[in-house]
Amino acid sequence: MSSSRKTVIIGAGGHAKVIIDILRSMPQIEIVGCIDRSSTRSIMQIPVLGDDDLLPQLFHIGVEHAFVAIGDNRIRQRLAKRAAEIGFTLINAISPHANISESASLGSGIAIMPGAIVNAEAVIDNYAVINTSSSIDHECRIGESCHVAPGSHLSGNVHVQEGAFLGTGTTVIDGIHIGAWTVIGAGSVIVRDIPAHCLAYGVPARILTQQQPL
Ligand code: JB2
Repeated sequence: MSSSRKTVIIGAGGHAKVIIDILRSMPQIEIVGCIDRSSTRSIMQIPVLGDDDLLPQLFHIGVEHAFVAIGDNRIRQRLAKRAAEIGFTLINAISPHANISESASLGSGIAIMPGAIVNAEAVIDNYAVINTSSSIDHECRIGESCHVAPGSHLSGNVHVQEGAFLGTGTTVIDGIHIGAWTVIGAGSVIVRDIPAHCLAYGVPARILTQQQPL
């Protein structure tokens, strides 16, 4: 019988609560605690062990798996890369109530929340969040550290590049490209490509601002 995977959750806010629910449904995962920069002592009966400086020590005592449960795309990406550098294996948190095609490809450190659907040959890259009751249709590509917020629906062949955020209830027609680190406001309907580093919003969505990359 294989031993349990001792796992630390990085982050102890609202997102972490949903992740704890999912990881508790995975019998092979043993959650040892959370790591957070705040003074929170526990969430959902899980102790908060300390801040990020504790990560190397946890790894050296045999906690070899981690999940970064922070909604902010840049913070999640930074912490996931740091955890991987230390040596942690970044696990996926896939809800048993999500519906994922066997032909979909999943990276690591990904959250797929209850009610989400990931259809045939979709690709979900590392550290992405496919949030509650969202749908990702055939052959979509969701880039590293993206977040598709609850109730968003992407038709087939949509490409969303690194770090982009699709707000709650975003609808995207087929074949659209959304550029890296672009933010789409809640309730938007995307019927044209949106370049990188934009803020876009509306029905149909219009670009409000476009910034230089950081
Ligand atoms: O550098 C950090 C760091 N920065 C913020 N290291 C560690 N270890 N923790 C960090 N945090 C922690 O992330 C904060 O101290 C805080 O406890 C947590 C963020 O919690 P919050 O509840 O503000 O957001 P969240 O990321 O859990 O949830 C957001 O994203 C979800 C996807 C919210 O917008 C939710 O509504 C949303 N569902």
